[in-house]
Amino acid sequence: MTNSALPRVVVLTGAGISAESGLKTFRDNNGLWENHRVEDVATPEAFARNPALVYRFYNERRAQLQQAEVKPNAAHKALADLEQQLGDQFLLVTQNVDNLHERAGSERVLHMHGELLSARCCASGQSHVWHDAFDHTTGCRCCIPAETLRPDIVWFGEMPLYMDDIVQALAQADVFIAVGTSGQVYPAANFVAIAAESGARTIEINLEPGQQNHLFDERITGLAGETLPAFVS
Ligand code: BV8
Repeated sequence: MTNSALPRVVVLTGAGISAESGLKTFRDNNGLWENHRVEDVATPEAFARNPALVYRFYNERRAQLQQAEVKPNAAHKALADLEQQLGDQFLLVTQNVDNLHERAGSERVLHMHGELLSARCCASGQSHVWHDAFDHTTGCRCCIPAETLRPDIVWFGEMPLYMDDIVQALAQADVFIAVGTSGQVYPAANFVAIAAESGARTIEINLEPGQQNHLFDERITGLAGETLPAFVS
C-alpha cells in the first residue's frame, strides 16, 4: 500500500461482533467444542490426525452461519457505513471467518484468519468457494482432489494472512478500534501495541475488558450492536 492510500482508521473485529447475530464466540462456550479445546481442533496437527473431526467442526459452523436467522447486526452495518464515509482512509481487519461484514456491505475486509465459506488446495494454496459436498473423502467436484482439500482457515500455529499490509496500516493509523475481541490470540492481540507505538488513538469496544484493555486509551463497554453505531455516528 502506498503512503497516500494508507488508512487512517483501522478496525479489528473478533467473534464478539457476530455474537448478536447468533454466532457463538470462542470463549463464551469456554472455547470447548465436542469436549475439545478449539486450540486442539483448529490446528494442522488435528487435521492430519483426524480430518473428519475437523471437517465436522467447520461444517457445523458453516451450517450455523447459513441459517436464515443469522444476519449482520447493527455493529456490522455501522462499520460498512464508516467504510462508505472514509473510503481508502478506512481498513477493516477481522479475525472472524464468517461473512457477516460483507453481507452488511463492507467491501474491503481482510480476513486474517481465513474464511468459513472458502476451501483451500494444500498443493497450490489456491482458495475456492466451499461446495457443501466437500469432505476429506470426496474432495471438490471441480477443482480440488480430496487429498489436497482443506478448510481455508488459519489454524493455531499457522501464519495469519495479510500481516504485512496490516502492520503497515497500523504503523500509520490515527485511530485503532478493537471490537468484540478478547485480545487473547496473537498476533492480533499485539495490534493495539503497534498502533499505540505509532501514536494512534486506541479504543476498545467490548462487552468486558479484553486481555489487552490496559493498552487502550479509551474503553466503551456494552453490546457492540448498541455501542458501535452510537460511537461512529
Ligand atoms: C501464529 C481460525 C506463528 C480458527 C483462529 C502454541 C503453539 C502454537 C501457537 C501458539 C502457541 N502459544 C501461543 C501461540 C500463538 C497462537 C495464540 O495466540 N494462541 C493463544 C491461544 C495464546 N497464535 C497462533 O497460532 C497464530 N499464528 O502465531 O503463527 C507463525 C510464525 C511464523 C510462521 C508460521 C506461524 C494463529 C492464530 C489464528 C488461529 N485461528 N481462527 C477458527 O475460527 O476456527 S483464532 C480464533 O480466535 C478466531 O479467529 C477468533 O476470532 C480468535 C480470537 O478470539 P476472539 O475473536 O477474540 O473471540 P473470543 O471468544 O475470544 O472473545 C470474544 C470477545 O467478544 C469477548 O471479549 C467477549 O466479551 C466479547 N463479546 C461477546 N459478545 C459481545 C462482545 N463484545 C461486544 N458485543 C457483544 N455482543
